[in-house]
Amino acid sequence: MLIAPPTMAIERTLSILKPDALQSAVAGKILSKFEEAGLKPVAMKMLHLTQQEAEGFYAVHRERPFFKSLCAYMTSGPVIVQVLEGENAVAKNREVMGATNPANAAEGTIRKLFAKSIEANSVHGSDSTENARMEIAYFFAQTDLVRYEWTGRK
Ligand code: IDP
Ligand code: MG
Repeated sequence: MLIAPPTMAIERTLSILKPDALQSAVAGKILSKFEEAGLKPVAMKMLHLTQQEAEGFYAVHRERPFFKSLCAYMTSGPVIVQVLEGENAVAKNREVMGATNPANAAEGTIRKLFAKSIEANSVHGSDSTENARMEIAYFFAQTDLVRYEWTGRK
């Protein structure tokens, strides 16, 4: 009897191109990295976060010593927030992003290529499907998510 292979989970994750990425004009290169990884964009917009929006988004980090500085940085210029969809999108996005500290990020990852520092590290990506759901809902309504067929780079 043939046993079907486990079906890979189609997930959605929240991605943010942080102010340093837009400031240094590498947004296009970063978006290419997601496309090359097979992560399909299903919602995207540019925002300039308010202090309240940044603090709310990073509420889990409010007790961390870098919280104030992180929120100041995240409101220092525009960002692009997007929803990426694909097989194991949460983990795949984290892999393409690289380690939080660019000094520890693997070759070829977004943070290795473009990040300025552990704080100005070019991208955000949800760290679990549960947080992805909450983070997507923080920025997008269900009706903002676009359904379409996507060939990708096949
Ligand atoms: P992640 O973005 O890789 O998930 P987190 O630990 O969730 O990393 O931290 C959220 C963000 O806070 C990081 O992406 C970075 O911008 C900032 N951050 C994390 N650790 C430090 C630090 O030690 N100093 C300054 N900023 C930090
Ligand atoms: Mg995180």
